[in-house]
Amino acid sequence: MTDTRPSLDIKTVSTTPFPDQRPGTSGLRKKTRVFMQPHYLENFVQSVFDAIREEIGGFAHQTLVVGGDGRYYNRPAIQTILRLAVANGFGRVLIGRGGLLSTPAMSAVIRRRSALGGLVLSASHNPGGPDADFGIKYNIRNGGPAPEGVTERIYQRTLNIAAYRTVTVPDIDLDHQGETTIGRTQVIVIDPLADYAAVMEDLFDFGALRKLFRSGFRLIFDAMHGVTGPYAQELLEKRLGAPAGTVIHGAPLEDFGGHHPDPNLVHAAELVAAMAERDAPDLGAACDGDGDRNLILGRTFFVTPGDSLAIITEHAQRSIPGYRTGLAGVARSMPTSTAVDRVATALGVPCYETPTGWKFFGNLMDAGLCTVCGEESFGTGSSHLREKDGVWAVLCWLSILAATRTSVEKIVQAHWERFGRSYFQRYDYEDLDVKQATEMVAVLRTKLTTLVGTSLSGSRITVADDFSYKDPVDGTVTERQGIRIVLADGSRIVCRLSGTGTEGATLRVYLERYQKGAVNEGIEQVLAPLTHVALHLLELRERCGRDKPTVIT
Ligand code: VG1
Ligand code: CO
Repeated sequence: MTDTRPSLDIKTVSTTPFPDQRPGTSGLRKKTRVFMQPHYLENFVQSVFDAIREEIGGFAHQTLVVGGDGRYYNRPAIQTILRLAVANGFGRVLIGRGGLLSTPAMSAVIRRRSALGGLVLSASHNPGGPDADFGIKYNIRNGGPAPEGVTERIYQRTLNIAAYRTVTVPDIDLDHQGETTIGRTQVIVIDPLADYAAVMEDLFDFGALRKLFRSGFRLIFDAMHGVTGPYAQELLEKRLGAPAGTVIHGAPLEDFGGHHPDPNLVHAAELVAAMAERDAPDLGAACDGDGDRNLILGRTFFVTPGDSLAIITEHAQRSIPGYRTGLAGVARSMPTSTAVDRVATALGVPCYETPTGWKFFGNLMDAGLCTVCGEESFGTGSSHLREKDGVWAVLCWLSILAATRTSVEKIVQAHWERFGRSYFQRYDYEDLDVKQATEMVAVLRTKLTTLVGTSLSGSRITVADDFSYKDPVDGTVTERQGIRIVLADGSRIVCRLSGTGTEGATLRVYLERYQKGAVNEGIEQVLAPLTHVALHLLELRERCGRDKPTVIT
């Protein structure tokens, strides 16, 4: 234990604002080299501290948590943040060993250790490396992403910042748990797994899951060289007795092995191929770089995120001890398929529709209005934390499979037979010209009022608007959250521009068609008329020169 108190040298460094530090859907995300510019990270972190200090006075009795997904620049960024935290007078800083903390584990640590908040270093499912992406997001006291009021205050500070405070001290050892004191700040390198694992043990019946694996049940969990490798090894292989080798790509790597750590059918191709083999395991799963997204596969069978959310909601009370007393309500982001709405109706609980981004679920969960929530972008979670949670979703599916003793595909088929099926796909058009894309969406917006009442692919348009959300807890109104065109038969077309990209603009087009019967048709064929109309209304080819999406999920 070292005490560097006598030599502590707090410096005030002059700086000038960067104009581009407005957080997006999930924190500030940029090219890594942008973050590596002198003062860039420091400016943002000092702005976070300034914005939250306003609320609470000083930091002397406060704890800050820091950790990331292990991508390139994670470690130097943590050392920089630690120096700023010390100079800004934090009483305690907790750092995940190896600089690692998954996004849901960050939420668990903040909540269980009553921290003021935390900084997560991640660009989520975006690739990592000096020429790829980096990011930082601030989570508040409830363990969830900072709501827009807070991120907006942070942004305003970044526009006016003139100086930041730091100290000159050597790097701390991130690889061994332990405690040290720098000035008045206690710095603790913590086990990044312990708090999270304890939350999972509280929710799930580990005995039943151990029995499932003992009975010969087989799982492949693809950590995609992101942060979930160590979590999955600890929980699945060590605590639940899944055979060694269940977790693949389990070592966190700075460049994720050169891949996108994005758990979808395109980027998790190796897992998808393994699940298509004749003797494939019973369940295939993958998580993204920071561990908050999940992909669920049966044998040659893909479970869409919207169906997964609906099915977890349907089975939670019966299959998972943590939800034995039932669900208070459910929530989904607006573009997410309406499958969960029908389950909520059957359960007799409310279903909330929020804008895209996990930050909008926090208030609902804090107020006890919703238990399970999710997004079409492979994110599912519940009020056990305030972040979406990839490993939790896998444990949910294991629990459902343990309780029903049937296959993934049969569970989904049974769901469709009871509730009908929402055929759902998202088309992403990446790297569009920002000006052209913004204009394209603006033009579509002007056409909306004339669309209502007209007919589209054989059905009448009942709603055509730009989604606006009034938070039922604090009344905050958030506007322009995506254009939606809803048909009388329940079909929907939703268009919005991404708020997480680091280059150009990305247009997302979400297509949904509900069928009560005929649940086993080809998805492309069912959605084709909607796709056609969407591209025509947007004038995508004329305005942006594109007709093929970059990725379909
Ligand atoms: C995307 C998804 C959104 C998700 C967000 C952060 O945002 O659509 O549902 O919450 O990423 O996820 P956008 O603005 O690009 O559509 V994560 O796992 O990247 O933190
Ligand atoms: Co993520």
